[in-house]
Amino acid sequence: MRNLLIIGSIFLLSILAACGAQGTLKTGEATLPLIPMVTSTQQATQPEESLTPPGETPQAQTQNKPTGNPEPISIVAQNLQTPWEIVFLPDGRMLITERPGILSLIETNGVRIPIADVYESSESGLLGLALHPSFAENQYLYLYLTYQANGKMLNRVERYRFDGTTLSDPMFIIDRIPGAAIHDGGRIEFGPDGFLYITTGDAGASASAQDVNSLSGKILRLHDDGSIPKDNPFGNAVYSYGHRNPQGLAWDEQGQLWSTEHGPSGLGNGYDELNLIEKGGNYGWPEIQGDQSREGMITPRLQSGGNETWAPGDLEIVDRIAYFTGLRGATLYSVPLDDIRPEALQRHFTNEFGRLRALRLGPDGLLYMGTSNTDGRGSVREGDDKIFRIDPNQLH
Ligand SMILES: [Ca+2]
Repeated sequence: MRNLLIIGSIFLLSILAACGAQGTLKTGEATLPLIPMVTSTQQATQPEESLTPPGETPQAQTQNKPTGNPEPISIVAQNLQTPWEIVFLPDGRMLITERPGILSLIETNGVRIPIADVYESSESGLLGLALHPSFAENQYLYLYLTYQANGKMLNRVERYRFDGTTLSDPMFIIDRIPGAAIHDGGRIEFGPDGFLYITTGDAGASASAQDVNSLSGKILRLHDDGSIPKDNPFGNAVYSYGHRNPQGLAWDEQGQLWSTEHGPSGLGNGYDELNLIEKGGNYGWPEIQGDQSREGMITPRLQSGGNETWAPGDLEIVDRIAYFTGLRGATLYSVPLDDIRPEALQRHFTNEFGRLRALRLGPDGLLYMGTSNTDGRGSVREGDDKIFRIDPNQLH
């Protein structure tokens, strides 16, 4: 924890009481005290004296000066419930999903919007969140969530308009993605090509990952309105297959798509994967794992081996370095794309903050990373779950 400095100028947000001050909280909605995100401009205008966190260090108070040489890591939000995805609005504000079914703006008096129909169980719930590349003009916001129908768990991607406080004009983009308590995938991202990419897990039915007519165990690709791109490889939403439970998507500067994927850690250990994704590619699950190869299947560019478990969450690429979080691994990993080999994998913050999941490059060039200790599998620490801000340049 020696690197951890709590930002001095933040102060506890008054609890968003069930009175529904924002007009968005429904009766019975859980209330959470948040620490709002602080930007350098906010630091100049917000009061410093009230409700500063106990135990604040003298160093923390020096953080009131304009940023430019930020600390290696600091807390920007806390008391969250399994934050699953982080995005930034065009005005710089942070918006997150919390897995029980809340869309939350991280700011003073931040709006918290309950999402209908979300079914949270083990790994399922409100998962992915993405903004349309033209969000500033069309206000389109996309969510990936698990729901129940006739006793079955399913996943779907929904699109809304989001005006900063309320959601409207709901539309299903893709529905009836197989779901289960485990292996629901759930990452959604727009690529540099303007298509919407969606990761789906095998929902516990591993053989379905090899069936290109099933939506499970896949990376899907759609137009922004849910229609199927003409050049998709199998005439449906499937873009790549043979995946077990991919949960990270990121593109490098050349426009190549990378994905992190959970290996069969429950069957033993490890074999978690970092894959370079090709259109129509078969990534092998459940036929091959680890470094195994087979004709017509693609072996990971990096895998954890059988003696280590990453349980990788989210993925970001900054300056040709891939960063990904680890849940069971409780580590932020980094590896240079130009030198991908086990010896070049770096491990940061191992076991310092517990399970790590959400990861997003902010408009300020810093990484924002969420813990996942309240997800039922973690050891909950004071203030969990939290979002940290990290300067990637100070990690190496
Ligand atoms: Ca694989």
